[in-house]
Amino acid sequence: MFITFEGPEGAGKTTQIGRLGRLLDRRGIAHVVTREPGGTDLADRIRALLLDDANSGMHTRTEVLLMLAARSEHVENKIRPALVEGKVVLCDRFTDSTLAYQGYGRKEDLAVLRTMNAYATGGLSPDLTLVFDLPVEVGFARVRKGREGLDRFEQAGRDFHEAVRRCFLDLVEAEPGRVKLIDASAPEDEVAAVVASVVLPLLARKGISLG
Ligand code: T5A
Repeated sequence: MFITFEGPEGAGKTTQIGRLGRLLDRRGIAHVVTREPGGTDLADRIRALLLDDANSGMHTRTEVLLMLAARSEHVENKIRPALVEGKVVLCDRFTDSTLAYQGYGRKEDLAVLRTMNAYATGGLSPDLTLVFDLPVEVGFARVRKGREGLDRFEQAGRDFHEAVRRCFLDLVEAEPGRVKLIDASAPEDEVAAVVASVVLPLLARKGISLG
């Protein structure tokens, strides 16, 4: 069972993935929590290049290729082995972020990005994707409150981040079976309750014992 957490900056994905992980712990459900870009030593080193604001001159195609190089490492050395062991994998961002940031945001060709995503993942796609949606300015207010400084992606302009949000909403509409919308502007406990109400029944339907 492969579940991805997606959405604009500051939507609370990391917070909610941690909470769901602790819930699965309490239920005795074997799982792995991971994130993109990153998730393995090599992919984390690529992540550092991608986020470093010193690399502001990076060409968009370089950005795409680094993102996908990190993804193939992550899929083959962490995600797929965990799935083969029967673990639930919770991943903070995945292929949909490439469509949102490099496609809608940087305006790279979506069909090309879809083909490259399929190549990088060896065809692996999530069973369930939760899109945490909230207004761009609310997300940024949270990001600024939580820490100092903005990374290379956070520094892209307002139009860029509105386009990113639009992509995630379009995916909810285009793939309602896989992609579920979560109102991320609600208080943290309420969001966690909604996440649990979507994920736990699905795990049960897949035959995973809920403890
Ligand atoms: N990227 C990634 C691409 O361009 N292409 C790709 O293919 C991929 C995979 C990753 C960057 O890489 C880009 C997208 C990203 O820009 P990152 O640091 O991992 O960089 O960025 P994010 O995933 O966006 O992480 P953020 O930390 O910015 O956002 P989160 O994880 O959504 O939010 P979280 O949980 O850290 O919360 C932010 C703050 O809000 C508070 C938290 O306590 C925290 O302070 N908060 C709430 N406050 C009020 N109400 C709630 N319900 C709250 N929930 C959390």
